[in-house]
Amino acid sequence: MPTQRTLSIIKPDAMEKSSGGAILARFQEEGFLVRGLKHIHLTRAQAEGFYAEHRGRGFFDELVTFMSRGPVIVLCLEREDAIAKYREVIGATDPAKAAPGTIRKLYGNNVGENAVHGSDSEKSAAREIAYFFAGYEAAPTAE
Ligand code: FUP
Repeated sequence: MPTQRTLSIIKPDAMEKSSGGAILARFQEEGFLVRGLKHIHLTRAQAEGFYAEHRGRGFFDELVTFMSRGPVIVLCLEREDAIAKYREVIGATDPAKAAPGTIRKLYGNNVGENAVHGSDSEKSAAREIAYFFAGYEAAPTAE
């Protein structure tokens, strides 16, 4: 499996519980290298742009209100098979259905407030990383 990058967000619910550091440590324990990191408070418009593909869904308004209610940590993470491995570590979208020990099971409140985001494909990862990081901010790994 090739080295891949994925875009991670530690969401406002996890940040409000001061769980950001523990979640970041878990990603590093799982072999992810941090290639970009930002602590930001998204505006509503920035959250809407990030979740543009969900515009029109019933939960869209609630989702962007939640994502802009407090600070988040945005990460560009790298490891072998990063996209699939990351989704394994975070668990199912709904924390109630997530496997024991996964981040959403441990830290999520409910399907809307589920602690973390992760890219679902290489195409999404490329768009999402570029949404938050300029090229020099998540630069290629130095050999
Ligand atoms: P995921 O890829 O697991 O983050 O899930 P989706 O892309 O399907 O959904 C993105 C976000 O929309 C979820 F993290 C939370 C929100 N959502 C809801 O609030 N209700 C739903 O029924 C589905 C998703």
